[in-house]
Amino acid sequence: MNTSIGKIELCHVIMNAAGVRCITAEDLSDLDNNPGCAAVVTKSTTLLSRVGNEVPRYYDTAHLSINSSGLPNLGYKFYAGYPRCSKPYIISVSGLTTEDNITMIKYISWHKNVDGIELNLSCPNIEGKSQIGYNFEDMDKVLAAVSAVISPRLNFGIKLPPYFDMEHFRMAAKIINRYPIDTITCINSLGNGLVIDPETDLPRIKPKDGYGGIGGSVIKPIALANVRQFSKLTKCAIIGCGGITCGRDVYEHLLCGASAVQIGTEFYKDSLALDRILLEFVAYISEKKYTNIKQIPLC
Ligand code: RRO
Repeated sequence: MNTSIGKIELCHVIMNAAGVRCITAEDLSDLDNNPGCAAVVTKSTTLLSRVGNEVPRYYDTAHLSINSSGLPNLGYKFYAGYPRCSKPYIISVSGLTTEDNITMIKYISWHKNVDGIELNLSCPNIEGKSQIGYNFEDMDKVLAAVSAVISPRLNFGIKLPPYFDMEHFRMAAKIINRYPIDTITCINSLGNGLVIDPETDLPRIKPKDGYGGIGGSVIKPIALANVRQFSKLTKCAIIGCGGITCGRDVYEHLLCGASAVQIGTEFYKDSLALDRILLEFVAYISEKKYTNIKQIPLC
């Protein structure tokens, strides 16, 4: 069930979403040894290491998660220097400024152990910073600056926030189509949701007065709509992300035009989820008599 996403060949369609079980060397080594994970994606990295926001900063129910992790990571030099993985290695980059993104991507471009960058244009959880993907002028400027420095050897990926308006899909795609972007990961969590505990009368998480990014199965329809739109409006390979809990959800993302998927909340809840979902996906498409994911139609 091999696939390709831009310049990267994968042995199957599933990988971790940036942020989940991918901060430390031990996390990365576990992902490298996990057959359910076709590529290793790091936590979004910044110029300097960060401890992240105050806790509790994560909460989940059967249907949703909320997080305000606040970019806890070990700094870009740690991820750039991580030894060669046995599978494709993608560094998620989330600079606090465009200059930070340029510094990190120039440095990473020299490292042959890295196969791709996933430029995060959609972190919802930094106090005082808005999501770049929601400001089209800023998004255009960042993409122009990064396109000028990224090595053409690297897969150039971006991770978008969810859009909800047809004109916004068109505006984002028009900008993306000006740059040599290989892959789009859609979507990041739905920014600035609020989950309340009616027992304590307080928000479930502490940072930012309880506001955080929403993930989990409730976001699947939004994710599928974004995957479908960007697969229509751009030539980029699409990595679907959002609401995947079982093999059939993977199939739905592929029906909408994804070439691979990332799994966040379900993998956070269960370290064995990727393997299980891969087995379910393979069984599901075998039942449908597909031998190759290219045979899966578009919805
Ligand atoms: O670290 C986070 O709080 C975080 C990031 Br960078 C992101 O891109 N998406 C998210 O839900 N949380």
